[in-house]
Amino acid sequence: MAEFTQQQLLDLVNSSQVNPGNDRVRQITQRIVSDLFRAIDDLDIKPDEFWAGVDWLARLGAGGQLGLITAGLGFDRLIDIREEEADEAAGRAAGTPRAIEGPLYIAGAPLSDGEARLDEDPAAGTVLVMEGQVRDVDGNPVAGALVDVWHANELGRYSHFDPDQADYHLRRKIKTDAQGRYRFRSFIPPGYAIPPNSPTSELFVALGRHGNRPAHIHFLVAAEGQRTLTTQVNIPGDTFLDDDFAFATRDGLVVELQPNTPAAGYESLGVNAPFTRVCFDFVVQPA
Ligand code: MBD
Ligand code: FE
Repeated sequence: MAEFTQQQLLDLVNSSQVNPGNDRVRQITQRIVSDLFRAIDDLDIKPDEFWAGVDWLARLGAGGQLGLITAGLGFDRLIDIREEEADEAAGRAAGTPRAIEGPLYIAGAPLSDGEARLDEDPAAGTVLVMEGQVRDVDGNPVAGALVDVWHANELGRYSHFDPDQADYHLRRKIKTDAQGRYRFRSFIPPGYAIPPNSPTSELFVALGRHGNRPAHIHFLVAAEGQRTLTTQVNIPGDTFLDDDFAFATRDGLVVELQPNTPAAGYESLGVNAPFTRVCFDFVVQPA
């Protein structure tokens, strides 16, 4: 049997191959493995530290928290920044700023035409109606666009990740009308905090970081011939607006609250008293 130096071992790991495999996967894996070998060497990572890390990753995966840690370590935002840099380099017109999807989206929410109520009767908080238009980059309304919206409940938890909520609670798909308009009724959600006593919070405690997100509402806006827009809006005034653990908040996405809007015209959403209104238009880019 051969004895290997560190470098020989790494070269072997990276070059070992009996089938063509996938070149891109090989390239990325080689780079990550090489970087990790180097980190272990440079930082003199001890066996117990290495295996503690492996155990943590296994628990992270088993707990379904990989998407949470990628957001908390900035990877989700990095990917958005890179997309926007690519748009700019290609001279593509910008639409509404993108914001990360996060790990809590569920496909298949109930679909309705033009408007929807997301929450249950009675309302859980300050009654909110959010409304606006979907437009393309030339300013034309986009009829038949699908506005997929989701947000946390009054305890900051999301349906499908919380046994106390019905499936698709606070999740709807709304098809825009002939003028590209959508509207929905819900309540102003609170912020989100990573689950305590979880692998993610374990790392955050060790890093001395908090795991809070400011209050926000998520959107995927999809239309034929348009690039799907993934974004979020933020509620103004939140303590964590400029200190989001997922680095996802952006200037152009903090909405204006219009309290005490008269209820007239909103009866179809069951609104019968003054409420808080938010107007927000989405601009989608060509595909
Ligand atoms: C969330 O609600 C969220 O939006 C993100 C990005 C990460 C964790 C929880
Ligand atoms: Fe969220």
